[in-house]
Amino acid sequence: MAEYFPEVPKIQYEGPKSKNPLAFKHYNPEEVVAGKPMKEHLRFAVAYWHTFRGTGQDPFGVGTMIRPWEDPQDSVANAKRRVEVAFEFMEKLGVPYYCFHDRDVAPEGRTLRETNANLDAIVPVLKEHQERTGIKLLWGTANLFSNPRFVHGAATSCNADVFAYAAAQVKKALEVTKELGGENYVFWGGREGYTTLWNTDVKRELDHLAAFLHMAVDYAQKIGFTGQFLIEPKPKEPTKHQYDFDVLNCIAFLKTYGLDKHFKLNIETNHATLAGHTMMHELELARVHGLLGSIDANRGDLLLGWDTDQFPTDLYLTTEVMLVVLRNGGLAPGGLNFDAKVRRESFEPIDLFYAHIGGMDAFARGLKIAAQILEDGWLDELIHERYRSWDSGIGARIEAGEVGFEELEAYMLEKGEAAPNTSGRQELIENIINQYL
Ligand code: XLS
Ligand code: NI
Ligand code: NI
Repeated sequence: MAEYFPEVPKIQYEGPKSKNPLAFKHYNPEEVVAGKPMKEHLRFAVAYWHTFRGTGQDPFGVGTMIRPWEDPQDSVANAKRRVEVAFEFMEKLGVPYYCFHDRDVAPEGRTLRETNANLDAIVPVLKEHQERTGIKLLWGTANLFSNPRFVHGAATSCNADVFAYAAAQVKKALEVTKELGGENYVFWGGREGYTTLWNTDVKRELDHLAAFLHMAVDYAQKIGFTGQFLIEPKPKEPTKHQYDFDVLNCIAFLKTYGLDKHFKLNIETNHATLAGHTMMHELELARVHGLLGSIDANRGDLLLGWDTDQFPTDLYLTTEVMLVVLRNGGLAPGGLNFDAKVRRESFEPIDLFYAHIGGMDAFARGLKIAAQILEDGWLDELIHERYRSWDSGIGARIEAGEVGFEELEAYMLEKGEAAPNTSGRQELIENIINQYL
């Protein structure tokens, strides 16, 4: 087998003092943190689309990425070679998982039949490399947005044939994900949304989306695919308004259509910020509803209002993320997928290593810091204290459902005034958090 990154050895953990750019400073997969090895907390995955299909193209110019193994013809032979590249990269990096869209791994043909045959030619190659390396599929998904047929959406298209095409595509993608032992299956809303309400029957579109997802659940049961289904919220881009806007919108949709038993959420940092939320907000809202399934790890740019999908290197962010993940009792069967791309200016193959090493180290540190914060106990204690009025007396009676407005009025008429409030201590908390960073 040819070697595509001959200058890169297997990336090793060398500790915080190392100056080697091709070494981990914090990610030490077997090191035990909060009761289990780091690799089990973090469950890192590489995103096939950004890392192996990203060209660096933007609305103002063509691709810039130097990828010597790529052939401009998107042939099956090229797709097979790319699998070798991908697995060499992931093996050297030491990530346990990867994720893909159907169209990332195999080229689209002239007909659906031909496209499916292309996929069938690649799946055994992926499987062989999975078996050779032990690298597994975190999730599969279908690209229901790139081809012009999806101009009006897929499951929410005004064109019933497009709904049918999308259904056929997801059917195949589910079969492929099952064949490769995928642990999850993701639905990101692609073009499921609208650009103007003037031409849109929102009710019909939402009903169709729900019907589509029910069909997916039914088919998964039929073929015995037991992976977790995930919806990935995003508020806008490519449409002006995506139906899966944010965590609470998705929860309302899932509950309205009786889908909440079958789905969890795959939460992406840059989507959270596009929705006007922090990542911690989205994760926490999903967690408290029992719906935190998986994470697309990246970050946006404070000054740019689109999905820049940058690699996450901000320790404050990774600490917040890992705090919620620890409180969730972990992410499995989900994981941390780097849905992130190197900048257009970082066009050499080696930049792919630097980017992932940085993201993995940032999350490893975030994990260690979050675990320490929880172990030290002061944060939970502070929160516990803050809500102490609910642990006994009138608070406990309200929570137990023992009182209504009349009893509460009587209680307050008797007391005359509410007990004094206590400080929220935000600044103190932030000061203490900074001591860990
Ligand atoms: C796009 C999404 C996409 C999904 C997979 O913004 O993040 O990459 O993760 O379809
Ligand atoms: Ni994503
Ligand atoms: Ni995204």
